This record gives sequence, C-alpha cells and structure tokens, in this order.
Amino acid sequence: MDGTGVKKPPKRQEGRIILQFDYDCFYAQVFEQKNPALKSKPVGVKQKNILATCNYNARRHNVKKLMLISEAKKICPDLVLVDGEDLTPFRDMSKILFNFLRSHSWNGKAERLGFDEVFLDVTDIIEYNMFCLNRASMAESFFYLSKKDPELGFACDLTSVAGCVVGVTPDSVDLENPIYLRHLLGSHLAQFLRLKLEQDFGYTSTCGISTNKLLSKLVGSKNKPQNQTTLLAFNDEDIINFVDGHKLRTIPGMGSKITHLLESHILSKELDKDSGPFDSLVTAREARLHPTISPSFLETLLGGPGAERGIGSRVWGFLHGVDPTEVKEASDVPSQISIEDTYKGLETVPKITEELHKLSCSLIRRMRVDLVILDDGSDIPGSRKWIARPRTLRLSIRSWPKADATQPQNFGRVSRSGPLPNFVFDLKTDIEEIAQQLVAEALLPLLRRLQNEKGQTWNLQLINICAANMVTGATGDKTGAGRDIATMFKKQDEVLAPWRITSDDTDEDEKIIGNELENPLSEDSDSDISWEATDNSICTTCGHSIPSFALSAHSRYHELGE
Ligand code: DCP
Ligand code: MG
Ligand code: MG
Repeated sequence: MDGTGVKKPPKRQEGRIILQFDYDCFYAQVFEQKNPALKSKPVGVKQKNILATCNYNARRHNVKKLMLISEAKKICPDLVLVDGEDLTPFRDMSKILFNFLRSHSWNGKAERLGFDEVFLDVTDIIEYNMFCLNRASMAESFFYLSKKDPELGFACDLTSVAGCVVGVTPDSVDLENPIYLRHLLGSHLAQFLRLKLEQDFGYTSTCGISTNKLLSKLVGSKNKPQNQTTLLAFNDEDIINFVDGHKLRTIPGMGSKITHLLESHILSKELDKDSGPFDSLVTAREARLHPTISPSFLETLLGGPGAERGIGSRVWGFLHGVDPTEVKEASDVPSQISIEDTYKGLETVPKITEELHKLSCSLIRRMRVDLVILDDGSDIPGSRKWIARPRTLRLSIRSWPKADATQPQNFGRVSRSGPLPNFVFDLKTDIEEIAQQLVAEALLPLLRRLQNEKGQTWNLQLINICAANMVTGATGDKTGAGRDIATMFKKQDEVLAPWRITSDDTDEDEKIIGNELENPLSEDSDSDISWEATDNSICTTCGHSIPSFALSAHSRYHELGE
C-alpha cells in the first residue's frame, strides 16, 4: 500500500480529545503527603545509590531525577533523602488516583502508564458538552459530567482556553470552529480534574490536551509542574510545525532502538547504542524530510524478526504527529496477583517459612484490596464479597547453586502450581492466620515438589507467590459482575485506605497484574514502540527486581563499581 519510496503524508484523525495526566515528582509527592513538613524542603527519593526522583525544591538546586546520590548531596547538601525501595505506597496511591480519573470516563477508555501517567479519551464527554453549549453566555458555562444527572458538573468560563496553549494563537479563532471548541472544552475538563486531584487527594499534576496519545503526552510535558498545555492545531501543517522541532527520542512511542536505527541511518554512521533522550541528535523534521525516508523504507529499516508488523507506517505517522492508537479500556479485574521478594540466599526451611509467611500476608492483603467489594445486596450492613477468585496458586523460586555444587543446576526461575485453597477467601479470619495455613498446607508442599534431591540445601535468591487463573463472578452472580466491579471502583478508595497504612516492609513487587502496568502497545512483545511503561526486569548482576524504566540507571550503578 505504501508503494516504494512514496512519501504520502499519513492520514490523521482529528475527532478525538485525549487528556494525558502526569503527576509532579510522583514518588516525592507520596512522601510529602505522609509528612507535610517535607514540602518546604528539598527532597530526594533514594533507590540504591540513585535518586528515583526529587521534588521541585530540590530541582531548583539543580538536583535532577536519576542523579547519583553522591552528586546530588554535593550540589545540595541540605537534600533530605527518603527511602523509595518499597514500591507499595506508590502503587497504592497510583491506583487511587487512577480510579478517581477513571470514574470520570464515560467510555471506559482510561489507561494507566507506569505509576504516574493516565490517558483519558474524553471525546464523548466533549461531544455532549458541545451539544449543550450556550454560545450566548460562554463566560458562565456549565460543564456536564453526566448525561443523566444535569446537576453533576462544574461552572466554567469558556471565553478562553484553560492553562497554556501551544500551536495556534487562540485570539483569532472562530468560536464556531468545532476543533477549537473541542480543545477549549478539553482544557476546562483537564483543569477541573487536576484541581480535584489537588483538593481531594493533595496531588499536583500536569496535563496535555490534544487529539491523540502521542500529541497529548508530548504537549503535556511543555509546562511542568502544576500546569497544563493544550495543543491548538487545526490542520496537518499545525501539527507538523509542533512535532518538527522535537528530537526523535523525545517523541512518545519512539523507543531507543528505533531512534538509534534512524539516527544511524540519517547520520550515516554507527552511533552509541546507549544514547539517551538528551543525546538524541536528529529532529523529527530532519527525519521526515530526509530523502531516503518513506514508510516502506522505514519498514525495511525497522522491520525484521521481533518487530511489529506495519512499524514503517507507524513510525512514519509518529514523525507527522499521527498516532491512531486507542486509549485502552482499563481491565476491571487483574488476571493474576503476584508478590515477590529477593534474598541474598535463604538456606533453612524455618527461614524460608518465615519469608513465605510474609509474602502470603502481602498476597492476601492485596487480594482483599483488589478483589473484594462491599456487598450492597446483603442484609448485613458492611458485609463484603469477592468479585473474582483466583483458582491457582503458583510458587516460583530462583536458587543459586552453592560454590561446591557438583550437579548441574538451574539458574532460572522454576515454578510449581496447585489449587488455591478455599480458606483464603474467608474474610472473617485474620490475614496472619490464613497466611499461616496457606504456608503449611499449600506453599511448603509446593516447595517440596521443587526440591530435586534429598537433603539438598536451599540457596534461594527469589521467591514469588502468585494467585492466578482468575475467575470473575465466582460468587455465582455472573450477571452482576459488571455492576459489582463498577461499585468496587467507587468504593476502592475507602477499602484501600486502612490497608495502605498496615502494609508491611517486604519489598513486594507486583509482577504481572493483569493489564494494569502493561505497555499499551505491548501486543507485540518485542516491539520497540516504547511508552516507558512500568514492568519489572531482574538485574542480571545483583538479581534485584527493577522497574524496566530504571534498569539503565541501575546498570549505571553497577558500572560505577557498586
Ligand atoms: N521513576 C523511577 N525511575 C525512572 C523513572 C521514573 O523510579 N527511571 C519513578 C519515580 C517517579 C515516577 O516513576 O516519581 C514517575 O516518573 P516521572 O518521569 O513522571 O517523574 P516524576 O513524576 O518524579 O517527575 P515529573 O514532575 O518530572 O513528572
Ligand atoms: Mg511525573
Ligand atoms: Mg511520568
């Protein structure tokens, strides 16, 4: 279809409005919420010997995200360091904020990217409000948040776009222009939601408002922190003018592999593979106008084993600010829940039992957070029920051989599965008690099945326990499952709050929680289309489970001789 070398501009959809939220210095804000005294100080969130992030006070002292602690301390000796190794509080807060934003979606298209970004496709809400618009009194408008309840919404002044604007200057625009009106309404909805995030939860954020995921993410980063930016663009040219000046690596969706291949081609030399966003050399304009670059050429350059089909036209689209990707509908129930921790070598059964107990407590707690709702239909007030039940329990371990091991051993993960016992779903029994029974009756038997020789001593580096094979509507009330799930999201904040505080100290890691943290474009697992999604990888040097986005910084830490 592309025809060899044909440089036809890709077709652009302009009917959607997509909001992209990104919380300001997210991990740091989580700490500031817990301890408001931190707000007035420069704060760095420490993971190993780097800063996962730092608050904006610290940034004013030139402290930067992913900086080495030693370097940060040198330029800002007053920097307050907080320990960000345990991801639990970030994950819990991320879910709460996501559920809030998601509860405003009409079409369910709400997608979380990593812990601190959310895309919302609000096209339908905007369309409805365009229909209701009273052009005679724009200054005293009302934005409807519900079709059914006309009182649900907020007052707003629609004489101007809320927040910052890039692209076309709004002064000269026609108030009847539907493109302008869509963006105008989108900006006010974004403003309202950001204000709610701040007033109700205490979190500041930035937001980008545009017609696709790529553009809203790109424009959202223009005014940080605590601000929002609307890309006002009326035609292909406006969009291209905006995208053109960006370095390739900064364009969402252009992973490092794609950037590297493209830049090497354009500059006709092999480049250092590890060059990050700031080392990117080529702009979108240079790539777009380069004589050899066309969709079919890009397909040849970037295609091949493991690459996504159609990658050529996709990247050709990116260079023009075109991205047809849909905002995914959030999956209601995770497909599995897993908890893991890494160790420096657990050897004895009592030690392993103790760790299995801790992990089991975390697993049961997380199951109760994610899968239990208040049962409105019950006669007993406050009673709760399961909206989905995992059927399978899986135990995975990684065990490194002893130095004197004579037998060939397996360095990778090995697992055994069995049925998840029913007593786990008993909501009246204490988590501790259930965990104890789970270890004795299910996990230790699975562990024994992993032992390949009698008398073998363990040397466990990792334990992962996973509740999988999720069956929704397991209460038998299949038709009610959708309604139950909707209720769950409304109630989850209350349900989550008390458990958040009691969360223990295990370095638990959510490995695969349904679609929650998946790459939005991950249908092609080897695809290089990168939205910097959060998923974890095991560091091959130290065995720690590290979010993939942090892996390169983490490797740097090893390179520095740690
Ligand atoms: N994060 C991390 N390692 C990375 C990137 C991010 O641990 N390499 C974590 C820490 C951040 C959170 O993810 O708080 C969100 O990432 P952002 O890039 O959005 O950074 P912040 O939210 O911290 O800052 P900003 O205000 O720039 O968005
Ligand atoms: Mg952020
Ligand atoms: Mg982010």
